[in-house]
Amino acid sequence: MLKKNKINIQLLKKMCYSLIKIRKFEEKIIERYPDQKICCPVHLCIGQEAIAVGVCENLKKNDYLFSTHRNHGHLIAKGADIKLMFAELYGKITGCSSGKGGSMHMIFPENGILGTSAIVAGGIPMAVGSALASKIKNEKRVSVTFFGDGAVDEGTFYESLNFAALKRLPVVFVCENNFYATNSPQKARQANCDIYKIAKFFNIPGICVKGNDLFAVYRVAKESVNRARNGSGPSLIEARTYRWRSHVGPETDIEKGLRDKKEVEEWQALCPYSCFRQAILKNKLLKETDIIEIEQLVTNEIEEALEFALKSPYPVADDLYKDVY
Ligand SMILES: Cc1ncc(C[n+]2csc(CCOP(=O)(O)OP(=O)(O)O)c2C)c(N)n1
Ligand SMILES: [Mg+2]
Repeated sequence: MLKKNKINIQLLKKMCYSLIKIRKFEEKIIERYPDQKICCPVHLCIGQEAIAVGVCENLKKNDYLFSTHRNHGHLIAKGADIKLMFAELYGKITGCSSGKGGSMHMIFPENGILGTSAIVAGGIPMAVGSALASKIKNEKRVSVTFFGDGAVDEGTFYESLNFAALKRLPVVFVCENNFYATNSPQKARQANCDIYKIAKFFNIPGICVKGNDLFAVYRVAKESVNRARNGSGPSLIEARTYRWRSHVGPETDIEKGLRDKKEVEEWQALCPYSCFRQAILKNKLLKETDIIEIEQLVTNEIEEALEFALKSPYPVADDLYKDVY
């Protein structure tokens, strides 16, 4: 499957870099959260990183991206500046939302990220709206919306699929199915757990992919993004994955007694980074020293970004009503 001549080594290094960056960014949050200086809630995506990277590597800088409360991976994969993300987590004036949004409300317009929302399914109709604008203006920009299995419980998901299919809009709907919405299992909520099959009703492609397999996600996303860009309309990708940490906060659900240890361990054995690393080493696509170099680069960037955030000032009282509508 992984033939060296068919793989672009630069792309491979970039994917490796993004995968490591998301993991280390969130591991740093886990390390620092007990200091109680990050005061906003954090929804960590560790275990799910390959979906963000596999999809975003197919996007251009000005393509639109809409995300959720679990947004760190999507933003990093789309090129957001982690200095501004850390500063935002710490509530500093230098943060991407001037310290007023916190983890769930980040914005990077220059990267096509018009704002993330904690309203479950809230990003889906916004992606459709941006795709409609793009089509009317003939801009050839693709809109991607990431959302969880919980968003499929919302009516706006179906309305948005319908409208996007009807108008053949350039949208890629990416459902990160981690089988839980907070602590509620998918099976206890949905009559049909094959989310990708919903696409059939709207006459658009629905694809199910192993969300922890970066290469598989990349291939599937490439087809959907190309399709959207060339005017053939939307598609729905269901990427199956698993969240390692609690719904919110740096802890795990095992220590809280909320999840079966065996289930967690089975998914941890499918770690998206370990699987990717093993595959590229086994197929001699990158050398171990290349990977160590990337890891070191990311470690340095994380330290620099954290230092920037810690040294930045808090907003002053006069800033309170700025940027508020
Ligand atoms: C409209 C709405 N309903 C309920 C909530 C509370 N809530 C926050 S996250 C969440 C679960 C989301 O699950 P899912 O979409 O599967 O995403 P995951 O957390 O698994 O990534 C809920 C119910 C909310 N934020 N918005
Ligand atoms: Mg979920």
